[in-house]
Amino acid sequence: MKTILILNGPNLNLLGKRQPHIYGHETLEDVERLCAAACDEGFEVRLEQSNHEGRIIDWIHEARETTCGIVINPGAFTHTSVAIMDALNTYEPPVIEVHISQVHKREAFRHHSYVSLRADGVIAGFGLDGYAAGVRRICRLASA
Ligand code: CA2
Repeated sequence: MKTILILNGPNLNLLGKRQPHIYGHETLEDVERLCAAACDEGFEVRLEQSNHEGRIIDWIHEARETTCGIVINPGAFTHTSVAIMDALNTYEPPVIEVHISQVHKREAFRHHSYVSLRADGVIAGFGLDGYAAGVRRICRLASA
């Protein structure tokens, strides 16, 4: 089995529990289910979430040996974290950046992403469908 890592940053543990007008009613468990359903045969997903930047960086390092791609919603670290970008730059397989909301329609500080300087694809404003699209893209790239 090839493993795709689905990484989620700060506050995304509250998905479906707060601010449904922005982030919807579905939870991270729903994200995991949608991603698993989007996998081609021979692929599996592993979903992680942390509110701590260093934990996310450790998962990226570990993923170098064990995964064929990363779908990452870095949360607010998107806009601040050179360290997560640096970690992703040490990771060779495809990286897809996902945002549930359409960040470019929101505050100006959400328009810049350090992670986009590394990501092979960026999806914003597709709700949870963006995660599934990211998984499908990685299956395609990892099979090519
Ligand atoms: O749209 C996205 O997915 C974001 O990455 C979400 C981040 C935000 O800082 C980015 O600019 C865009 C915030 C995640 C907060 O997640 C929550 C989910 C439910 C309830 C409260 C927060």
